[in-house]
Amino acid sequence: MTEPLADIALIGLAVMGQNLILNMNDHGFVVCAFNRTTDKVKSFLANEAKGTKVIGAFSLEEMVSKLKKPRRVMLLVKAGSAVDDFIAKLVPLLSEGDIIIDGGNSEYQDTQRRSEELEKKGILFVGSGVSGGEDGARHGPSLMPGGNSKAWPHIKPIFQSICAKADGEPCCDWVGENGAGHFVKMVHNGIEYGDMQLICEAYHIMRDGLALKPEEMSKTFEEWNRGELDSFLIEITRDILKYRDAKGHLLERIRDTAGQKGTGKWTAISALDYGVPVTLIGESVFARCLSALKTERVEASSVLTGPNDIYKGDKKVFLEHLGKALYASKIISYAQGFMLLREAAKIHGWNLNYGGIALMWRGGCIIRSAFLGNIKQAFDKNPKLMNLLLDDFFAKAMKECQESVRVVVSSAVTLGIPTPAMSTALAFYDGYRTARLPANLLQAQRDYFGAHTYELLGEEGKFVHTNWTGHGGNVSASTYDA
Ligand code: 2AM
Repeated sequence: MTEPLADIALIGLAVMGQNLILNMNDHGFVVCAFNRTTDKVKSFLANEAKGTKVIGAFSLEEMVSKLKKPRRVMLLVKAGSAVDDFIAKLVPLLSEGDIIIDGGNSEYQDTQRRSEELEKKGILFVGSGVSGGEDGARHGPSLMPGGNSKAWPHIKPIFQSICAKADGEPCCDWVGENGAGHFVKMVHNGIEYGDMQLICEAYHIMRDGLALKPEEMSKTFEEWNRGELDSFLIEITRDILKYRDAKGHLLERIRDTAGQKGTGKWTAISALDYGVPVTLIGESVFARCLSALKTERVEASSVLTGPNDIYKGDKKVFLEHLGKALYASKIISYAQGFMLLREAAKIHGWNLNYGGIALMWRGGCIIRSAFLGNIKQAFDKNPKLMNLLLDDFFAKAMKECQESVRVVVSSAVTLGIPTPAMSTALAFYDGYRTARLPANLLQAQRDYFGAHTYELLGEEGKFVHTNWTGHGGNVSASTYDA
């Protein structure tokens, strides 16, 4: 019996690739599996894919010959040169209109470049964010595809069947042109850093400021998970806090140094590149960096002084403030993330569907939460919304919660507990709602020492220089920078 032609080929049989193949198979698609080390194809067919419709190939030529047209080839290989190597080998074997999808964790600039290069060769390139880890890949990931939009109708049926569903809707839609899919995935990861850091700060305050026991903390997270904070990360925190092994609570024995793989850092770098104040993600990356200085911190802890106190007020009332502070900080973090998306879209000419992005993150991925449903609604109401904080629902939430952020941040400051993410959330909020910032003084200083010029209120667009000291020249500067 001849094998049926495959709907799609998938290259890269590490855990994500294998799980995506099995997921596609469950949804009725015939997948052709390939891997650089072809022994893995043999082993996959004989084990994990045994009894399925999955077929295998032992060379790229064989793989391509087994595909329906237009051919769809998805790469799930290590980000970087492996992707370029496979693309270079595939192009001569493919025809115009065939599709290459990179589902790895590629940097969006690489996706941008590959998309443009392949367009010239008539190949439709897609860079897709895939989130949800091993389990998501197997049972429904969040998928964020972007690139050559001509590819979308050909991959849509596969992508929208295998992805997670939230309220019956697929957590996958076309994101935008070129590197848009991987950019959105990168911002998703940055937001994940922010969400995790905020939760860690709440835990730190509960543990060291309120002296709560693990079970009490777990119970608080359980309560939070029933309300507006309902999310995957709150849920797992609840479970982590109460997890015990033979030696007791495991969490308290875990070394407090965080690792990182780079996507949070990339988000912060993009924020700096594009000039968008994505401060909460930035602080979250730095908090991980500070945590990594364990040896120095241990030494400093016996040299540097600060308060070493616990909270004296009503703990129950404080916990209510803490929940609200967490929620408000989270709103600010997402508002900042969407500001970055907006700016990048403007610069790259991407036509991003912000409500669609919120829906893609609503299920399947690490930041999945009920709250993303509210973000989707905000953009559905007004697709051109300038800032999430200005939406009625979120403006009202901030009105109700901003006082709690002040209570929590000021108490943390008094207790000597660091809350970099919550503090920056509040600083951003207060800055964003301030019509007149002190940057007038900044401009005056720049003009004073560097003749950088300034504009007068009401005379925007007209740049003037003052000779502040009475000596020196009247010429404005264009080279000296500060
Ligand atoms: P391998 O099994 O042959 O190592 C995750 O590491 C996936 O990326 C694996 O399928 C791995 O193939 C593939 N991979 C990693 N580096 C690669 C490279 N330089 N060229 C091709 N495939 C690579």
